[in-house]
Amino acid sequence: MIASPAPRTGGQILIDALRIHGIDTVFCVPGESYLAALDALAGAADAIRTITCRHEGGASYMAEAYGKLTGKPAVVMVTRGPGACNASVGVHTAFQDSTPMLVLIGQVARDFEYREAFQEIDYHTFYAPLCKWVAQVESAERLPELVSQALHRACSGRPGPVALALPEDMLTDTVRVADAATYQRVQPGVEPGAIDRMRALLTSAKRPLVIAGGSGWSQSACDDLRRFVEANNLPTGAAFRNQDRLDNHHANYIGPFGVGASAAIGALIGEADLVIAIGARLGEATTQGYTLLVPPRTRQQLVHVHPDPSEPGRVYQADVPICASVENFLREAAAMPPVDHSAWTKWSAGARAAYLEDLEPTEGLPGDLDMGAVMAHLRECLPANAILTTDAGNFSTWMHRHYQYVDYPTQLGPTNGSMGYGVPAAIAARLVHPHRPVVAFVGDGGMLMTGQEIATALHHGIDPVILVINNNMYGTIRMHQERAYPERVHATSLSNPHFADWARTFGAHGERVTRTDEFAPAFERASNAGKVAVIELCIDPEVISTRTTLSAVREKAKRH
Ligand SMILES: Cc1ncc(C[n+]2csc(CCOP(=O)(O)OP(=O)(O)O)c2C)c(N)n1
Ligand SMILES: [Mg+2]
Repeated sequence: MIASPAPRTGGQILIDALRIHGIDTVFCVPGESYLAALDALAGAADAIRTITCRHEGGASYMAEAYGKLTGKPAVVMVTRGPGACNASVGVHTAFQDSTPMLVLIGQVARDFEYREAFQEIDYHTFYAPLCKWVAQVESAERLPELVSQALHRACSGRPGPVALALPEDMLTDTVRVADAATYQRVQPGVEPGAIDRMRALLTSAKRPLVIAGGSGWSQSACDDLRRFVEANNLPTGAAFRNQDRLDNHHANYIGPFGVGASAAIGALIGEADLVIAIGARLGEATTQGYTLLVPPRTRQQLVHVHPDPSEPGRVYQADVPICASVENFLREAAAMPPVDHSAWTKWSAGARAAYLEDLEPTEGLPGDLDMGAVMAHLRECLPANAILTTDAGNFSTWMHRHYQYVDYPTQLGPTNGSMGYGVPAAIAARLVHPHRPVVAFVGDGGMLMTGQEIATALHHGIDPVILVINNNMYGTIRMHQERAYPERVHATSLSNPHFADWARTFGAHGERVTRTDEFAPAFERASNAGKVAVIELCIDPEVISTRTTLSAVREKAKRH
């Protein structure tokens, strides 16, 4: 006879399940709704580290960045209504960025449900459009099953966030139940004949182009991508904020699509006769508002590879839709006999030359602090494995256009354009890789959305370097405002703290840079500070992007 499992509380069963599934990090803001789970976490400190954050938005962004970086889910654990509301921004990011994540939410006790009890929310409804799956665990006996199901769903196919609501009294119930086994990630393979169909399109193409991105990548997938594009001499661009799939120094890399992309790469896709999209969803940012590729039937022939069967064919009717993980697809694509690519030798070289030309900073931008020179310095001094994180805003175009990524994974950015991501992502990155340089790019707007998480960094001894690119405004929106309503500036200017002083009051290292020559020594001091460091970069507000000035945007809009 099998011995009956020992009695455990729901909280203990939950944390035991996390341990069994290999969850090693929980980002949280505590709440009285899940004290029993916290207590069990205290007893699991040998296997699971708990990072206490200052806002659930910061916690969920950290969990998202952890998932993006490792391919494994982290847990974000939050309390009832207010905690779940605050956490939602990182959950939305994980959904649009296809990042695995487990959201654990405290819930009112079962006998209070449906009374609009204190902080009660129906998570099935609230989190439904943000998550792959939402469940409420109504009995402690079902915790092993439902945690396993949640992680299976988060990681298989197109990854994404899943949420479990945990009634408070369920977590304190004591029951006897056996644990589940460790979940296994299930990934679709390539249908027989699909590679042949892609090869046939390539054989008759004259100007093919690859777009690589999305989630589910690994070092071996990146190696296979390099083999595939090298063997067939395919110009390869990066989907929005997915610039680290192919070494940017490689002759086949032709630059990023998305915000701040060059006109040249837009023109190239216009001229292409075949697009092979690998892993990317081909979203609004990558396609410049669905103009570079026009749905439903693109003028270019299209091979679309994605791990979710509903994706290739959903927005764009691909000529060859392939449902496969990038790893499974690229393993086969790399082994495909190469085609004769002599028809596009010039096209491929031209695409690379256009990328290299765009890497050179635009001349004549005003101000004492030259961001082009800052980026050139970072390119020179950071090693191939340095991780760069970004917030959302126009300052991010500096790293999109002027940084060259080498290793995978080294770029963490919200492809849903969510402000507040940069600092929490940098904290998660430096937590996972304490010996790799981690540099965050944040605007003055984004910094005061989640910048208080530097307190979390200090508390847990995590020490990324954070660059705050300060133009005293919500610059992106000001740019759009000047375009659409020239000179009618409203609600976009900001008054800011002295960011270096502000950082120092937390106990962080603070630097303020107003001239180009001050940057290199400040960056060196910040990198060696031994604690989280904030460098404020005071740029000329006229410099609204890597390419143009606010006045030029306004004058152009007035002429039209
Ligand atoms: C959470 C969130 N709120 C609002 C926006 C809309 N938005 C996009 S960029 C931007 C301004 C960003 O300002 P800042 O961080 O200072 O960067 P800048 O554009 O000035 O370089 C805003 C408000 C957003 N993307 N995300
Ligand atoms: Mg700004």
